[in-house]
Amino acid sequence: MKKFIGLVAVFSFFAFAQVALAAKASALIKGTAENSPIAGEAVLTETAEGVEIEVNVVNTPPGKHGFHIHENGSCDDMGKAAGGHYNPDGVAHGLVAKDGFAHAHAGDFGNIEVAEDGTGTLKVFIPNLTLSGEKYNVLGKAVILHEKEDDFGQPTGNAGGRIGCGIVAIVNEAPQETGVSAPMEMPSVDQAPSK
Ligand SMILES: [Cu+2]
Ligand SMILES: [Zn+2]
Repeated sequence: MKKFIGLVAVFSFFAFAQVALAAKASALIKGTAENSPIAGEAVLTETAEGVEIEVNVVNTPPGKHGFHIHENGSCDDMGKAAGGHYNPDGVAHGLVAKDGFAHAHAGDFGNIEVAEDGTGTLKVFIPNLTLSGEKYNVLGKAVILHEKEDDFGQPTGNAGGRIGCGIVAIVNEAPQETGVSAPMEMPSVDQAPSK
């Protein structure tokens, strides 16, 4: 009996631990101009090694557009309220996936390439970025889709205006509910006479 409850507890713990390691966040991207058709989503998945980011946009002008995480969690004032690039180390602008935190802002994701049909996808993995840590934590910050291409010039890549913006927020997924509700099944296990 005790052994069985112990087993349930162990399973609950593993279910919870798994969810804790695979935190998922999303930023819904909206055009900053009034009546802008620009839309999209950045999905951020935290693993033990870093954060995987997948960005999808629609109704966006074809070509390359700079895409960054900026320091403030606000899209007000045509995205200007998002402030500068998220730059926890006070370093120069670059491409973080290639240059690392020592030679690029932690939010320097480069460019998203948009096709003639207005859709574009960007996938990047940034080692040691987090959704829960003290440093390099991008939760609650803004993602910015720029008007122009990031040419990696200083100080911020000459990417022009901010045509799309969204704020990174945790997504509550079904696995999280399973992890939380598992311990509540224990009373019915207690009452089973055959065990
Ligand atoms: Cu930017
Ligand atoms: Zn930058």
